[in-house]
Amino acid sequence: MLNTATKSEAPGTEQELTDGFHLVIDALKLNGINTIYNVPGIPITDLGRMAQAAGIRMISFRHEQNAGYAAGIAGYLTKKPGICLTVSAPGFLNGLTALAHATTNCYPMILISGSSEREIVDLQQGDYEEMDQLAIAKPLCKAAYRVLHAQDIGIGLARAIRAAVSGRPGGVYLDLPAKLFGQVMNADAGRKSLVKVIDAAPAQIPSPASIKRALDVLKGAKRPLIILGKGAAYAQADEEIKTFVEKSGIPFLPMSMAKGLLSDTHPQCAGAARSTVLKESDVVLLIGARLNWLLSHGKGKNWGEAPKKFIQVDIEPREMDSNVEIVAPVVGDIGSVVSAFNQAMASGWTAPPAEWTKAISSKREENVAKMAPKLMNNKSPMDYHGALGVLKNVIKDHPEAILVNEGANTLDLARGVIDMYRPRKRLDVGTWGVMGIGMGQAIAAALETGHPVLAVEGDSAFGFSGMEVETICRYNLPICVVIFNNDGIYRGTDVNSVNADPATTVFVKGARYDKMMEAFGGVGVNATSPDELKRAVVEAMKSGKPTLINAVIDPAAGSESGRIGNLNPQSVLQKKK
Ligand code: OXT
Ligand code: ADP
Ligand code: MG
Repeated sequence: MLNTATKSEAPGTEQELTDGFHLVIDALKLNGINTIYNVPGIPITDLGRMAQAAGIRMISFRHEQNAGYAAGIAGYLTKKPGICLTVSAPGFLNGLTALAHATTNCYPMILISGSSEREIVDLQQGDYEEMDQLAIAKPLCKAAYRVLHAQDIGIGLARAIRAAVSGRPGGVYLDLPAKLFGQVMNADAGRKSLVKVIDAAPAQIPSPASIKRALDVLKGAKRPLIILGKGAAYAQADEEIKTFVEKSGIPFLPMSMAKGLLSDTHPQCAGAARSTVLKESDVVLLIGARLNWLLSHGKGKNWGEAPKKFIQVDIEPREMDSNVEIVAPVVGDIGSVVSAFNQAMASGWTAPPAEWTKAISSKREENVAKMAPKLMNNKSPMDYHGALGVLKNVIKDHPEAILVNEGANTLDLARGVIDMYRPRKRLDVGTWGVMGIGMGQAIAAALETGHPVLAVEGDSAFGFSGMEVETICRYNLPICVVIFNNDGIYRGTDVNSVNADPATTVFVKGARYDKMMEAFGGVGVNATSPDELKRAVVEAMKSGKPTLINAVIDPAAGSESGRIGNLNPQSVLQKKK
C-alpha cells in the first residue's frame, strides 16, 4: 500500500525508504479519502502532484475559500471529512473562513495547510509566508494539530479524522510544516506508523429514560410539531426518520437544508404554514436543529403566546437549554434515537388531534394557492416569482438534482417556492447566512454525488466565488448556474444623491454574467423572460454541459435583506425613506 519508496545510497545499508509526502498520501488513502480540494503552491505543490499520481482526485480551485466550502459540503454530503489543502499564511487564511463555516454548521472538514519553519516562525524572523497558523486556527475550529515528525503523520491524521466526524461534526486544522514533507524514514516503520481509523463516529445510544421522557411529553401534546434540521439530514437516517414522522402523524417543519428529507409535498409537511405552526404549537420536538436565530431562539413573538414545551434530540449535550428550557433532552445520534422512538412506539401510538392537523393543512393550502398565480407570470424583465416558478418545475422533473442557493431575495424566495423531494438535495448559506458558498458547494456536490447541480444565485452572491466557473469548465461538471441579475445587492435601484459614485448596493447595470461562462468554453445564455429561462435550464439539464444563465430580474423587484430586513439596525438620525 505504501506508495513509492527509494533505496538508501550507502553500500551495505540498503533499505526501503519513504518520506513525509508519501506518508501523508498513504495515510489519507488508508482512511478512504479519495478527493482533495486545493489550491497548489509552496510547500504543497508536489504533494498535490504525487497525490494525483497515487489516484487521489485533486480538484484545483482558483481561491482557497471556495476549495474550503467545497470540502465542508463534501463532508456534509458524505459523513467523511472533506479535505481542503492550502499553502501557508495567505492560502491558509483564505481557507480559514470556510473552516470556521464548517465548524459553525457542524460539517466534518479538515483544513490541511503547509506552513513555514517553526524555528523561524517562533522567533519571528520573517520567513517566507511566516505565520503561527496553529494558534490562529485554534479558536475557529473544533480541534487543531501540528505534525513535526514523519513518524507522527499517521497519528496526526487519525486524530484529525476522529475530531472532525465524531460527536458533533466540525472543522479541524492540520498544520504540516514544509520540512515535514522531505523527512525520510524506513518504509516499513512508516507503514506501521499509519492508522486506519476504526469506527470514527461511534453510535451514541440515548438512555432509555430520555426516550421515555420525550415520548411521554409528546403524547401529552394537543398541538405537537416536529422540526427537522440539517443535523437530521446529515445523519443519513432517512428511512427511520420517515417511519417515525409518519407513525407519529405529527406535522413537521423542515429547516432550510432539511427540506426534502421528507418531501415538501408530503401531507404532514408544514413548511408552507411556518408562522402558524411556530405560534400555535404546544410541544415542539427538535431533531438536529438548534434554537438559534433561525428559530428566533425559541422565544418571542414568532413563537406566539401559548406556552411551549421543547424536546430536543442532539448529539451535543451542551446544546440542551442553550436558549430556552428543554423539558426532554435526548442526547444521542439521530439514527439511534429515532430507531429507539420507533421501537417504543411499536406498541401503539395515537395520532395528534385532527383539529390541529386540519388547521395546518388548510393554512398550507391557502398559502400555496396564494402563491400559485405569482409563479405563472411571464413578465419581462422577470420578477423573482416568475423565474422561480420555472425552476420549481425543473426540480420537480429532476428530483435527483442538487439545488445550491444563495443571495438574499434569491435565497429566501427560492427556499419557499422550490419544493425538494429527496434528502440532502438543498445546499445553501447555512447557519451564518454566508455569501460565497455557491460555486464551491456546486462543484463538490457534482463531484461527490454524480448528480446534476442547479445553482440559483443572487448576482451579488455569485460574485464572491464567480471565478470558479473556470473550474467548472475545466472539470466539465454538470452544473447549471442561474444568476438572478437584479443589478445589485437586494435591488439595483439605489441612488447616491451626493456625488457621481454609484450607490453602495448597486452594480453595473445590464451586466452579462453569461459571457463569463463562454470565456471558458461553457454555455452562456441571456434569459429575459420565464419562457427563455425555461428553455435554457431544460437544455442544460439535458446536455449536462457547464452552463450559466443570466436571468434578467427587474431591479426593483427585491426587498432589503430579503426576509430578514428586521435584523438591520436603524439609525435614529437617518431620515426614514
Ligand atoms: O407562514 P408564513 O405565512 O409566514 O409564510 C412563510 C411560509 O409559510 C411560506 N411558505 C410557502 N408558501 C407557499 N408555498 C410554499 N411552498 C411555501 N413554503 C413556505 O413562505 C413564508 C416564508 O417562509 P420561510 O422562508 O420558511 O420563513 P421565514 O419567516 O423567512 O423564515 C425565517 C428564517 C430566518 C428561518 C428564514 O428567513 C431564513 O432561513 N433566512 C436565512 C436568511 C439568510 O441567511 N440570508 C442570507 C444573508 S442576508 C445578508 O447578510 C447578505 N449579504 C451580506 C453578506 C453576507 N451574508 N455574507 C458575506 C460573506 N458578506 C456579506 C449580502 C452581500 S445578502 C447579500 C447579497 C444579496 O444580494 P444578491 O444579489 O445576492 O441577492 P438579491 O437579494 O436577490 O439581490
Ligand atoms: P438547522 O440550521 O438546519 O436548524 P443546525 O445546524 O442549527 O440545523 O443544527 C444541527 C444540529 O444537529 C447540531 O446541533 C448538531 O449537533 C446536530 N447533529 C449533527 N449530526 C448529528 C447526529 N448524527 N446526531 C444527532 N445530532 C446531530
Ligand atoms: Mg441581486
